[in-house]
Amino acid sequence: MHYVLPALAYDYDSLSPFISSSIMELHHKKHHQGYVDKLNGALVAYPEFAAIPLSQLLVQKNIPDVIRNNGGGHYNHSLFWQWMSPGGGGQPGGKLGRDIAARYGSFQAFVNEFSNAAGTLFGSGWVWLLDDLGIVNTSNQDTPMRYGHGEPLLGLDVWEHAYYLDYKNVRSEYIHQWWNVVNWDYIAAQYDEFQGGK
Ligand code: MN3
Repeated sequence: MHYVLPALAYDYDSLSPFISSSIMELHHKKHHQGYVDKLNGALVAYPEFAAIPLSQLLVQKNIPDVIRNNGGGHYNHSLFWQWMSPGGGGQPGGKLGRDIAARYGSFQAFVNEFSNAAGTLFGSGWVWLLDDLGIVNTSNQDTPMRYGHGEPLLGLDVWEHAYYLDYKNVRSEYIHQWWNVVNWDYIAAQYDEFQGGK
């Protein structure tokens, strides 16, 4: 299996001013491409893992770190781009909107809890909203499924490369502004799909 960098559905400058064109281009063309290249390189050395879909491979405990980290990097970023949109922001409608309000008390209370998890995560990692509407962190490029959780509905990259050019060391402002690009239409549709499959 040979992995390729997925194209974005929007232009690099279209999430501005919340995320700059410089960050988007660097994040996609250099960081994400780097994970893809290193994953493909590692699979040459570990051909036994090449035919296993990433979603199944990344939960295995015996995989080498080079595959765990770069495979996770490719998997997570491929989702991350879809969770953002130039027409994003606002609140989810439909069942997702109702279920988040029921679980957290209000949409704003959910935003506060997720933002707090993202702001307090030590080092590099991700914060996830899971398909059961729980919020968890992972370090580095680990997926939530690696720890027995379900699939993520939404995730936020809090590695410094995701925000440093725009926000320097002020991660809290990146988190605050990121909500303006969250693609709730897509995420709500994914939620309905996950629910329908159960
Ligand atoms: Mn990243």
